[in-house]
Amino acid sequence: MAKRERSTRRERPVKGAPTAKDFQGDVRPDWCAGCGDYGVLSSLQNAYAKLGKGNHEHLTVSGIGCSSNLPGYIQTYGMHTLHGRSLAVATGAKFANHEMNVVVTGGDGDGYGIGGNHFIHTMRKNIDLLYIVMDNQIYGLTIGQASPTSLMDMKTKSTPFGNIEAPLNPIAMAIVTGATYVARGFSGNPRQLTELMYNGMQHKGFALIDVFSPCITFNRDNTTAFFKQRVNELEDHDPSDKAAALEQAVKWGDEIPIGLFYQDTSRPALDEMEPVLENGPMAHQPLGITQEQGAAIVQRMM
Ligand SMILES: Cc1ncc(C[n+]2csc(CCOP(=O)(O)OP(=O)(O)O)c2C)c(N)n1
Ligand code: SF4
Repeated sequence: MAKRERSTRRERPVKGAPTAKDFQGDVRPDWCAGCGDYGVLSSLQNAYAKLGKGNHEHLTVSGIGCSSNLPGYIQTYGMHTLHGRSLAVATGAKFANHEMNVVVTGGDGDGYGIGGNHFIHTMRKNIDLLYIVMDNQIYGLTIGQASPTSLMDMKTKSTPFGNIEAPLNPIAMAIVTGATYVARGFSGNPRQLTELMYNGMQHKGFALIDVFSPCITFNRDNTTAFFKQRVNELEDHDPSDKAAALEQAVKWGDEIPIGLFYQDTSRPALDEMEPVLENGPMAHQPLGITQEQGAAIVQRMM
């Protein structure tokens, strides 16, 4: 792994639309050279810039893993939380300030394994978040154990004779569990990935983008070349048709679809249904206590 270095900080221009450079963090990623996560990071910086908001209007939240280090490499508010708990923290942040664009990033182990329960219930509730999963089908940070998306028979550090467990299908799972924007991207196709992220941020409700983001060091099966040969952008597909979306979601083999599988724009997100938020973000509402009482509460928690 490359040594972490501090880069020269670029200040945001006072006027004019933000550019991807404005979202570059002060810390250079220490991912292995060739890791798919680089393509995801640059796509996210492009998507943030395209949205046209300032750095302070975005929050990037993650769990633990190589991929979950991403908020440290991007110039927005950021939180590096606990393994598998990013969606729970992001839900709290969204309800404290639902005008903030909240994006959650992490890996397949973090989100579909230890965080699987949060994944299900955040989708069921249609919380207004964009969740980007860098799916490398392995635990990268802990040096190469099988994950919930590792394919059967795959040899890993924890399955030296081949994986005997069947992988879960995050796309099919999201469609049936209540996510209202369900997409799959590929780190080797940043043009499409940026577009999916940009549209996912604008979608009101829970948006999942499962991204093939190969781990060059520990997954020798599902490599960039493997996906380049197989991925196919969805065409002539109606994302409002749930049955058609499921039909595409279960495809895996010589051709693997990427793109927007499913979108439901009719279902309100949970914050739109919460009466407490009718007067604006909670973060901007008066607490109804004195400054001294507030300071005492904070003090008790320290
Ligand atoms: C409660 C807890 N259990 C286990 C770990 C060890 N751990 C850290 S990251 C990780 C898996 C990371 O895999 P993934 O989320 O797929 O991310 P990647 O590193 O591949 O990007 C595990 C098991 C931990 N940090 N905390
Ligand atoms: S170990 Fe794998 S996931 Fe982690 S930085 Fe290296 S290539 Fe990326």
